[in-house]
Formats: sequence, structure tokens, C-alpha cells
Amino acid sequence: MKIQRTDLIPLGWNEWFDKRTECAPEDTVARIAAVDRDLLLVMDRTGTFRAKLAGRYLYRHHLSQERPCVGDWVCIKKAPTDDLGLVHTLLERRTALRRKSAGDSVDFQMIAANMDHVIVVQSCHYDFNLKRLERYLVMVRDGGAEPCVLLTKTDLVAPEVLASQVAEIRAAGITAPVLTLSNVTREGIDELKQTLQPAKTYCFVGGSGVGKSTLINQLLGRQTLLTSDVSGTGEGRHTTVRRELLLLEGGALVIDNPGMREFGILGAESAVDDSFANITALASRCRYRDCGHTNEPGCAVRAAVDSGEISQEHYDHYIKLRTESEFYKMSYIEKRKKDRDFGRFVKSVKKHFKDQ
Ligand SMILES: Nc1nc2c(ncn2[C@@H]2O[C@H](COP(=O)(O)OP(=O)(O)OP(=O)(O)O)[C@@H](O)[C@H]2O)c(=O)[nH]1
Ligand SMILES: [Mg+2]
Ligand SMILES: [Zn+2]
Repeated sequence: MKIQRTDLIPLGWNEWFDKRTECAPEDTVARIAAVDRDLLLVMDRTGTFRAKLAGRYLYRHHLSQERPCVGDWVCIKKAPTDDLGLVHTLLERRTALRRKSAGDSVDFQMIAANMDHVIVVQSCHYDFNLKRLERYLVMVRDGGAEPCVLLTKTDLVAPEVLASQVAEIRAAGITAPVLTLSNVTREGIDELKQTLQPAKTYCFVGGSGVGKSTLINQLLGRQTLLTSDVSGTGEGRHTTVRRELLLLEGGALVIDNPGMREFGILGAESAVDDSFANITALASRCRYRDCGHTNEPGCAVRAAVDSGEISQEHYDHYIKLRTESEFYKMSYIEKRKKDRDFGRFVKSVKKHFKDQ
């Protein structure tokens, strides 16, 4: 019989996990609140405590996506006298947010898991960038959480500037809710607070210096997270260095993240198509069912670009993200195949020496 873990509901647990949980009755089920290299900070109804991954788990799970990240649920062995728990199972993720890891390596980087909403934060002062926003929204869609756009620092721009940014977002066919606020005047903070529901998890992501930690401190009502001044150009200083899950007094859970400069798209082709629905909706009128909307004859998408119904820039960005996603996916598959082949080779060499 499955155990119903109702005591975990305030931490974001729900029946979806009840149906899937693989933890033993004597295990502690807890949620990852932070990851500090090998050390995990986990949360259960008794509070937070430290844990680490069991050796057996590390041995069996090499992929970055298989390692627990903030927001994950895990099964832990822990005797009452132990001060360090041993994580031996990672529960299936209901939603997740990941990106292509920064730099040249082609790998996934997990941002967080099991969030209900991802709030993509940009400052309307210097930081606003529609293309970057579209990148984030593709990966949010890919991971299955509800997206929301938040523009901060409204105290620093004229109302017309803010209005034109919101209009640009809408003109790009983005239908996610758009909230605006200032951490200085507090305008818009109450509206945001009202949208935060108990036991739901909200993950805040965006560039450095946009005010994510300042906002979460406001929501907490105390200076828990470190924040710091931005430079004259608005570029942040990467003040937050770890992802962290926090419980608000009102019962909502929030995840603060370090600012991210790049947000690479990997293995999210169908999410790209869904995100650019105003383009892909035209596909039914293309001559070929598998039309790639590039050079095929009778392409309704190309026709719409030619007639000006879809802007060239919007179309170009769609093609760019789709190509990027496919390219990295191919590289990722190839890399994994090489790793596997190499693993087999090592095994065969070891066997060869053993046999001699
Ligand atoms: N004028 C203005 N300044 C703000 C606002 N929100 C935050 N700031 C300031 O912007 C700076 C950066 O804020 P942080 O909260 O550290 O930004 P962050 O997004 O957490 O940055 P990282 O941790 O580096 O990712 C601080 O000096 C804040 O006081 C706002 O709404 N208006
Ligand atoms: Mg921060
Ligand atoms: Zn087409």
C-alpha cells in the first residue's frame, strides 16, 4: 500500500508524487533546499537538515540531470542520531527547468525541479531583452511549469517605456502573465504577493542585478539573502551564488537563483514550436506536412513573412532557436555515444588484462 505523505503538502508535495513515490516506509522523504557541492540542504516537516548522496547513487548516476537539484524530492536514510542523512533515491520530477550549460560543453544544467511557476525576471532599466525572454520561455515550456514574466525597477523608467516593453512582449505572441514592480517604491509588490499561493513553488530566474534577491527579501519580510549594488550599466555582480528554496510566511515556496548570463536551448524543439505558436499555427497551410518553413515550396510561413504578416525578425529568431536546439541535441547524443563507447573500451581493456 502506498503511503500518503500529507505532512509534506505544505512543502509542495501532492498526489502526483503519492502515485509515484518509491521511498520505503522507514525512509525520510525530503525536498532539496540547496546544493553546496557534495552537501545537500534538505527540508522536511521537522525543518532543514544536511544530507549527502549515497556512494551507490553516485556510482549509478553520472548524468548531470540525474543528480538532485533544488526543488527535488528525495528518499533519505537517517537514524535519529545521525546528523547527516544519506540520499539514495531521487523521485521523478513533475516539472523541471534546465538549460544548456554555459560555455562550450554540451550538457544539460538543471536549474530547479518541481516548481509550479517559473518567474522570468528582467529589469525594465537596461536589462529588457525580448529575445532573451523568448529563450527562457522555451525552456520553461519544455520543463512543464507555468511561465510568468516580471519586469522590475519600474521606478527607474518612464511609464511610456514600461508600456512599450509590455506591448513588445504581447506583439511577440507571448501570452504568459506580465507583472511589473519596483522594490524601491514597492509599487506592484502587493499584486505579486496576491498571486503567490501556499504550497506552490515559484522559481525566480533572470540576469544578475535585476532584483531577484531584493524581491525575495521583501516577500520574506527580512534581509535573508545577500544583495548588492549594480554597476552604472545595470550589469549585476553575481551576488547570489547558490540556488535556494525558501518558505514564505504565507505558505508559498520561492527559489532564488544566481543571475544567468546565457540561457542556451538544448533538446527543446517541440517547446520552440509551441512557444512560437503564432508562426507554427500557419503550418497546416504549408504544402508539405513536414515543411521545415525554410526553403520548401508552398510554405505558408514564408509567405506570411513575405507579406509582412509575421515580422522577419520574429521568424529569424524562431529558426535560430530551433536550429540551436537541434544542433546541441545532436552534439549531446554524439557525446553520450562517445562516452559510452569509451566506457566499453575501458571495460574491454580491463578484461583483457584480467584474462592474461
Ligand atoms: N531602483 C531599483 N533598484 C533595485 C530594484 N530592485 C533591486 N534593486 C537594486 O538592484 C541591485 C541588485 O539587486 P539584487 O537583488 O542583488 O539582484 P539579483 O537579481 O538578486 O542579482 P544576482 O544575485 O547577482 O543574480 C541592488 O542594489 C538592489 O537594491 C528596484 O526595483 N528598483
Ligand atoms: Mg541575487
Ligand atoms: Zn512551411
